[in-house]
Amino acid sequence: MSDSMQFVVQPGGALTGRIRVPGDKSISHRSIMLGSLAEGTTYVSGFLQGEDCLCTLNAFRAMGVEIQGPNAQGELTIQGVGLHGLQAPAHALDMGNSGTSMRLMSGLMAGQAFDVRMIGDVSLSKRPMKRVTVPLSQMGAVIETTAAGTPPLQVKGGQTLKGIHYDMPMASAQVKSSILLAGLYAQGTTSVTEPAPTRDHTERMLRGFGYAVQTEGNKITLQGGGKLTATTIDVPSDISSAAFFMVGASIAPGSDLIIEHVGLNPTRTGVIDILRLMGGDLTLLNEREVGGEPVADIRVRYAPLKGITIPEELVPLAIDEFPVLFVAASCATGQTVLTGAEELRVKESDRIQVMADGLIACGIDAKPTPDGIIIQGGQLGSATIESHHDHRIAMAFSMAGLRASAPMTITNCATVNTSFPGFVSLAAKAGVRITSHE
Ligand code: SPQ
Repeated sequence: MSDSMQFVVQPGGALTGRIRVPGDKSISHRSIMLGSLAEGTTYVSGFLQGEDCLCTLNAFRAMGVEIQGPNAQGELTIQGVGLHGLQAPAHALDMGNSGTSMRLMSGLMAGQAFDVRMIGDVSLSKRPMKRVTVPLSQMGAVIETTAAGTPPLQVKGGQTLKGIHYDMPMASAQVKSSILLAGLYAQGTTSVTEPAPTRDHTERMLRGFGYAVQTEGNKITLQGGGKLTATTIDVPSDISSAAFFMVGASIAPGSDLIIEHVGLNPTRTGVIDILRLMGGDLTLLNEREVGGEPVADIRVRYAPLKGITIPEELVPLAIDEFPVLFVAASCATGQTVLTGAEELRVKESDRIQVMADGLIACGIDAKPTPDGIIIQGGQLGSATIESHHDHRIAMAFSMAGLRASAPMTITNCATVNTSFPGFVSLAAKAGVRITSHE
């Protein structure tokens, strides 16, 4: 994919006032999937109208599910068809840039009576799918990938699935979710053990739809053959989107920003812990629970940051926030060391290499390692940064622009719309001197 969207950020500026970032991407995907497969009508509010979640939505519409909305408030009504009510789509399902759609849908499609082909964009077409197709084939699924183990995926319908126990080799919520969702269609018990806790939205939401899921330590278990009962879902704001502003406000002198209604699921809050370890000034206000997920407003004030060794147990809890945390590390005093984060190499881009290249271009001493990076804080210069079709790279360098010595240009930024429509206008409203250009 080539796109001509560029962001230009003028240095300086402080982040102030109150903002609300869009809905949580992970929860939005799952609301469409489970709402479609439930019995009855599911009502969703706060749905993220980003391209990734719209790919999931369009896939279920293509399989015969009636979905009204989303309207401007992110309200959706899903007429669930039950676990066995989907119809064969007339064409391949296009998952765009979205790994979550393709990996979770692999598990669901494995249990259908019909064949499905799933395709993706240039970035998704490079991402590894064997991590889901191998365990799914142990359950009896038949899924073809390219010889390299990448999309397109061809899922053969009409298979009888049986429950398995799977010891996951990597900490991945997408792998866990794919197996559990296939487990809904499998005979007997399906269980997974994860090497470290990962986001648990699938388990929480299955329970919200009345499906029994047991979690004992790092082992999650469910029985096949149950049913999902429609419910109401209020999607909180996405902590992964809020993270750009948490870092922006932490590094821009004079900042004092409140980010409202942010989802604080404990499997997602590593970014707050890491910023606090670096000396960040973050306060949680008005803590509450909304639809089974903890939520709060987050006040972030500028604070001088210091480099740290990031505790490995926080890595899966902050996995999508590392691009912008690397920007925080570049503005910190001293050295920041990240290890145990090799998963960053198989995201929408190789986020270790792409961030290192960009930071080095800005004059920062950044050394990529096989499973992390070592960053020496310093003065960010300016550069033209290629985002590699990765929304989080584009938004991370937008925040770097706050502290750069001259204007920063970021190219190929259209993928920001996959997770954060309206990013530029919200960032400008908060105080980032950012403009977008076609
Ligand atoms: O959907 P996609 O493209 O994989 O999105 C990313 C992101 O940065 O937006 C990863 F690149 O988030 C993943 C996340 O990294 C979303 C996700 C989920 O909703 O289950 C889980 C994480 O991926 P993984 O591979 O660790 O399971």
